[in-house]
Amino acid sequence: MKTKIVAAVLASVMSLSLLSGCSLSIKSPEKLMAPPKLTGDYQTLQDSFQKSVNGNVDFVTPLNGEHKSAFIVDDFNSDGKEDAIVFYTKKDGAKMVNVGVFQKNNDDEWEYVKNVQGAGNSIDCVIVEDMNGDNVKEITVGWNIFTLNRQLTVYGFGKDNVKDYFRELGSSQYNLVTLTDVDSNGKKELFFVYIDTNNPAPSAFACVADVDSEGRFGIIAKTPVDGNISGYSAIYTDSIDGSTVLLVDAYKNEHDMITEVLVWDKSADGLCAPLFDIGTQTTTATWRPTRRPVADIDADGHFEIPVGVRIVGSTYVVNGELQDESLYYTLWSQFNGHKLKSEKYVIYNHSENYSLDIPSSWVGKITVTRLDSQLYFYRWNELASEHMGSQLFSLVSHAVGAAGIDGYKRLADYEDKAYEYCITADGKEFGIKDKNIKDGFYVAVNNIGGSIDE
Ligand SMILES: [Ca+2]
Ligand SMILES: [Ca+2]
Ligand SMILES: [Ca+2]
Repeated sequence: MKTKIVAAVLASVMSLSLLSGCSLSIKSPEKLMAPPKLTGDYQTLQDSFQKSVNGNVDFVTPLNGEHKSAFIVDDFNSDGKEDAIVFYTKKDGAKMVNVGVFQKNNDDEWEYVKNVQGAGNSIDCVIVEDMNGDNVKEITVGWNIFTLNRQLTVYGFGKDNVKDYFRELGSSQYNLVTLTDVDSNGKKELFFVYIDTNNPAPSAFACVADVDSEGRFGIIAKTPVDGNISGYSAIYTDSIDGSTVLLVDAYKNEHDMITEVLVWDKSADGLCAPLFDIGTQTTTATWRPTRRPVADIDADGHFEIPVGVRIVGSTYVVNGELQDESLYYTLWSQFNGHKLKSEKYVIYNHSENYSLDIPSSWVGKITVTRLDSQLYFYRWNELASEHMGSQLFSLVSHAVGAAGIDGYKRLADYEDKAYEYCITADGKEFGIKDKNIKDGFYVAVNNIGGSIDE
């Protein structure tokens, strides 16, 4: 019986490679990695699989997510016998990923029971979860296909009949996916976003999908989000007052980013994007002119969103030439379930590798002039006939070892740079204290793209 199945699988692998050989020449497949040598039972599985295909396969490891192995061993259908799936491509055939399905037989040996053709030539991620609570796990595979979006396919794992093992329940396009209890009903759903490439106007959607009690996969909620983006970077899951909040970072053009905020609306029993502006079809509330991701900046267990706030009156001068761009504060803000709550203004100066916290009471009353990479702060009064007032303080850096500047105080040395600051008499009168600069100054800020001038 076992040999028969292996022969059948091999035959299907062969025919498959003959059939699909011409459709995959668009671009070379992503690097296929052999898994590390497995131990014990897993090694037996790998060996028996290698043997059954004469070693003629490359294993395919999911690139992201929790399951970064070409083999997943689990009792998917809770029948007391271990099951396994293995992702692979034929060495000398089509590069479409196949899924080999195994089950432990009564002699405790791995038996190769089925082969399923995948939908892509590499795997983004694999999610294993019993989504409908019937004690049988569903396996979601995110396939990398040759488009902007990816395809997720949800597979069921029949209880008894091996024919039902790893059978397709449904699929959808997606760009990023995660598994979480979006509607707080105690069961986890798939949450995903995608860019709608069929629509001529820029559009994108956030969706919630699950598997119902009949084993049918379907999208249960869907809401539009900003489609004027170039891609997504990450999904973050947070919880506010017991409700799930999903934050999705998206890239806009070359430098900019936004964060989509998605929550479950209990009264409407649907997904909603409270910061998405339906009128403009954009999410400008979280826009920033830099590729800075969402982060938990104060380690309180909740994520903050970095929002760009233009510094009124700011100027940027490079080599004596005034640049046609403004400088921005990063206003770290937290979504409180209804709206964004401001937490902290920060100026990042990545070219000099530091950041400075700005007390919110200064915002609107000061402005910044950046001369090359050094920062000079001035009083600012929007209502006065001459908006810009006297200098309040400055923050400069120079090579360690160089003589300090007269009247400047040393702030820190880091690697090859020495940082100094100076508060003017007007600055002191304004209320700026040494403590403001010393406590608000951070050197070696994580260098994730972006700087004050972007
Ligand atoms: Ca299930
Ligand atoms: Ca749920
Ligand atoms: Ca936080």
